[in-house]
Amino acid sequence: MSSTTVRATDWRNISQFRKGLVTDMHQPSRRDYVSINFGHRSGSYNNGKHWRKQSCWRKWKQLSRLQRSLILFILVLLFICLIASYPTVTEHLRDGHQDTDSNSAMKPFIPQMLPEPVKRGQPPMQEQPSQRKLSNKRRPPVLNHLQKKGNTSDTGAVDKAADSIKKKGKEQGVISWHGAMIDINHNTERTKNGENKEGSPPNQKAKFSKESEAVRLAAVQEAFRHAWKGYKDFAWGHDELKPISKSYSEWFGLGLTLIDALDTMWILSLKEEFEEAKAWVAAELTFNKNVDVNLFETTIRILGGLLSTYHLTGDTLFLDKAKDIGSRLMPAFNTPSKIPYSDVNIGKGTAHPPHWTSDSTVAEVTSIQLEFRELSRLTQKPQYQDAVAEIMKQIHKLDGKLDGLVPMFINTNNGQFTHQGIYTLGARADSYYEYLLKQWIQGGKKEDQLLEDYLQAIEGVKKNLLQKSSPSGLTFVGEVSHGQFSSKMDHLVCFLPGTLALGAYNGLPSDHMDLAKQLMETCYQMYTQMETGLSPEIVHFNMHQGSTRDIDVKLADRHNLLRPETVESLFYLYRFTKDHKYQDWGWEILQNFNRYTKVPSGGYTSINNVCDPDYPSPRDKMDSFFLGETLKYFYLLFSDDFNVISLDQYVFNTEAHPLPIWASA
Ligand code: DMJ
Repeated sequence: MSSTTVRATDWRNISQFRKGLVTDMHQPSRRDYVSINFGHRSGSYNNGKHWRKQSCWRKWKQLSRLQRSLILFILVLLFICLIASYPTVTEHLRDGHQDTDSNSAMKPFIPQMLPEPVKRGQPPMQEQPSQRKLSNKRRPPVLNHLQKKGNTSDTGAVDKAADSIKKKGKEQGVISWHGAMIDINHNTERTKNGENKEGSPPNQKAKFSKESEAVRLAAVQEAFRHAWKGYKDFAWGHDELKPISKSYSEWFGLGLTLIDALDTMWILSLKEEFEEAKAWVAAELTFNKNVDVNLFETTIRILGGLLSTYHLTGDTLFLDKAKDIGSRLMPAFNTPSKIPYSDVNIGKGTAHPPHWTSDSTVAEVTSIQLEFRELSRLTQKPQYQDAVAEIMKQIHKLDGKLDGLVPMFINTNNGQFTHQGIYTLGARADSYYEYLLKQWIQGGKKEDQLLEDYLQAIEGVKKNLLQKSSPSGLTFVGEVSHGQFSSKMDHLVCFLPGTLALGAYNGLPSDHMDLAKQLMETCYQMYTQMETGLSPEIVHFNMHQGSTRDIDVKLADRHNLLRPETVESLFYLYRFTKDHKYQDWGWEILQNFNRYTKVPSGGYTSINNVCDPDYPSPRDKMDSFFLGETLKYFYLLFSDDFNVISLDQYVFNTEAHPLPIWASA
């Protein structure tokens, strides 16, 4: 028997051979089917004495190789499940055992890659005197002012009429909604640097110097450079950086992060970085690839990113690329219902729904309009705008809504809503509401149907989804599932304060701004009440009297993916109110991203556990929206120059790519 043969022979046979238990290596006494029997064996159990004397070790040795392997496998599996389901356990076991990613071979020891957790009051970055302290994370906030304000869900007579929208008249830019006169030209009155007249700055202004603005802007630039370094060093030209394993992941194979980040670099004045990215687009980016891409994600990140970069720079390289990807996405619309499929092969020109269903997600098919409408305007080809307008037209007429709120799925064959009964402002529905308002703004506030659907939906939110938490009375947006209210709120819902504020700024009812401010406070509390000062992906609000805290987080929901929604809303709230507290909240969040998600070798990582500041447990992924959205909104939030992407001239797509408002284009 050669040594090679010995190595190939299983270890159990060898050890048995050594002990003389196996006389013929080629006929091992084992069974290759699974039968684990720790009980009585014929011939070995007479009066019970002999059986009790057998040691566990002998019983173990009597098992077949397959049986032992199976038991070991189950034990290992249980061990992994234990670690995965209770992240704090990993803190004690992290010396060599932690691995939450399937690509474990590429990953070095994780915890050492993260910065040492910074003790509260010992910031790694220069802090402003105004920065709120992060102590007492678990305590409920002092929010008496909210409780005194009353319940915004008490919409009274307005709600009763919410499902019967009647536009009573429209004269010279003034329309009526439930008796309220809406001045859609409201935002045309500006001070000279584009500020809104509404809400003169609160008296905190004196505390904030130009220097603090400069420090904060520089901190965002620094954060971007750090993220970019990781991407450049380990993931250049690929979709997403895996900063812990110093590698990358591919989704579509189109340089997603690089394209998503182009206009951010331009806005942040990172010229050098922009130029190297532009050179890659010119030399390397090709859409003539046999790959399936998701219509929505490719539209908002790639088409949106290229269009906005074209507008900001005037460089036709980006317009040409936008035209190319736009036309390659069009096969998605060739369906029996004209409701597009989720996936397109941009090389073959074929499209299909996911393998398990013929449904598409409502948010996905209704959040591609800004980009395709703009593509039509730029190319003078109506087919793009026609395709996406058809979706809005159909959904406007569709049965199955709850006071303007839409279900999460729509069938591509018959064009009907499916899986009805669940209504949420979170995943799978969120940006439907955002794009109703933003299309209306993009088109110069002329498309009444979009406005009607938006206003009705907001009334539907107030009537069905809005509640107050206990004990502090935080206003939150829950969900309805088959008639039952659930106090679950995704972090994704935190786009809503910004959207409501944008609507109010554009002349919609002022109570939208009131609600925006209350929800903004709630979204901030989702950060500041966590031990890391970072929000989890999903929270549940307590509603019963006697609760000791407002926010609960389930074990499975404790991750933070570096999402932008709260920072995005802070940006809008600051622009429209000029209340510096929104900048302060953002500053606090940025520093917590730096504390808990910054990877020393470059890049930022999503984390598994926002409740454990000692071991937030990195997930080893930096989504492209961290550069495309989160850092961009931080920068714009901290900038007091409101002409940097003026909201009178631009409307942001749902991936934070600014597109021109047509009236001002
Ligand atoms: C982004 O891709 C977009 O903002 C989208 O609308 C929602 N999800 C991510 C960010 O969280």
